[in-house]
Amino acid sequence: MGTQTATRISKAFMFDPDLETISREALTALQTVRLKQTLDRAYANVPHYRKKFDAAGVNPAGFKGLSDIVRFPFTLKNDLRDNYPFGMFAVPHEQILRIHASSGTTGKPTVVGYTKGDLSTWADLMARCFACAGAVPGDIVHNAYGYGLFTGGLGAHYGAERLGCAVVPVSGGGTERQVTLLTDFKASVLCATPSYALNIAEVAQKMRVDLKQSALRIGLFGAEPWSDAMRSDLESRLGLKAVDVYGLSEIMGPGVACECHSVQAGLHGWEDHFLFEIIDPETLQSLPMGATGELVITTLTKEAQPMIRYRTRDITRLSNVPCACGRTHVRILRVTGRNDDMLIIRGVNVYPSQVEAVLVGFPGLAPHYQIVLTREGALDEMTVEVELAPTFTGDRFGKANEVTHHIKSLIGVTCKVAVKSEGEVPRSQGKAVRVVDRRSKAN
Ligand code: DLL
Repeated sequence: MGTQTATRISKAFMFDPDLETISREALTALQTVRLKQTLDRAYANVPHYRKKFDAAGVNPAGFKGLSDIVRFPFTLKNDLRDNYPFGMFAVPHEQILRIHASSGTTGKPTVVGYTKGDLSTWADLMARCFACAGAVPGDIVHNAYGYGLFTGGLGAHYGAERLGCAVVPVSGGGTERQVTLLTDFKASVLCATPSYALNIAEVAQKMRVDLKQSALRIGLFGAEPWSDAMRSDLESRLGLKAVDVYGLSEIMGPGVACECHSVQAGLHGWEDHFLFEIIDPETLQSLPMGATGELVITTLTKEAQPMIRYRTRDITRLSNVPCACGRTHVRILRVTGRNDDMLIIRGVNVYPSQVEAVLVGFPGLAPHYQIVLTREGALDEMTVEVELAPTFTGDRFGKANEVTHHIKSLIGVTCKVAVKSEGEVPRSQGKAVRVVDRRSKAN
């Protein structure tokens, strides 16, 4: 009865109730048909896939059911780079309506194309996410995700419009103006990276604007790893419910998965459009439900650019425990980091988000930090740069020792802590730069 009530209540917050609460049997049947179509299309229309499938001795003609997916080869970011710019497209160029690209720190950017159908699916799935986060038609959405080649701005934009919200397409930067617009336009939903949302909160405080008294109700935050400590901090500074949204450009953009505002324990991954697997990044073997590993995604409906077993590098685990919100789609637990962001300091594996979880809310500190890596001889050293809260008046040395001790006892790694004054740790304008690598210069 309790679950039924929860289901009935939260259906008011579903964009597509029938598909969001679809039975497992129906979902499996739908995924099977769509996966077969995707494999066929990839094999027939993308020479890269044909070559890779042939080399692996697999052919979509032999596909019988979902579990056959493990026989197909993985797709890596490098495959997109090697086929730069349009070699992964599965449709003629006239059918491509939008092109996004990731900046990438090294090498060629990765390019993603969308057909009219893909753009419509993306808007639908992002609308699902907004509703899942608690937004309703009529909400005013302040969209501070960057507009441009990055998928955040336009992805959130069309999803919010699809749900029936008014969008303020403000993009990133010009933070004082953002604060003014947020209050003047009475936005009820804020879309931003968590680190930029923190920047907005801090600038508002300096301007003596209390955003807790504003109309803001929901923060739809994602595009970078963030901790529960950061969630509480943002909720108390901004007076909203902070909801996690996940996605990546290679697969679509934002909107691949989203937390439901009623339960907030994992992000519902939209399984009618994506097949999710977890693999061991070392052995590349599939892992069972609940095990931690690398998330691998296959698109089931993407027309322009089907992705077969794309290795996201994101570390997480899946849960198929039924959710009280009534949605039946698998939950992706909070992504704590990417395996290529993992630092190994004196043999201890550390993700920046673990450091964040220690620092945010730490007495006397502002929630800004950066990790600087250097090399002393053969050993990597980690210095955590933290910033004093404006109200702090005590002993800086003592604070540094206290933080060092907490990081050691909670994460198990020995590091140096550099205590900075207010404003000295760089502020985020979009995706925060958490790690500064000075190791090559030291050699
Ligand atoms: O960041 C898409 C996006 C925009 C997602 C706005 C959510 C909101 P990319 O620039 O291709 O796309 O970066 C994708 O960012 O593989 C993760 O490593 C990380 N990421 C995205 N969302 C989350 C999240 C967009 N909620 C990469 N938690 C992904 C942790 C995230 N990491």
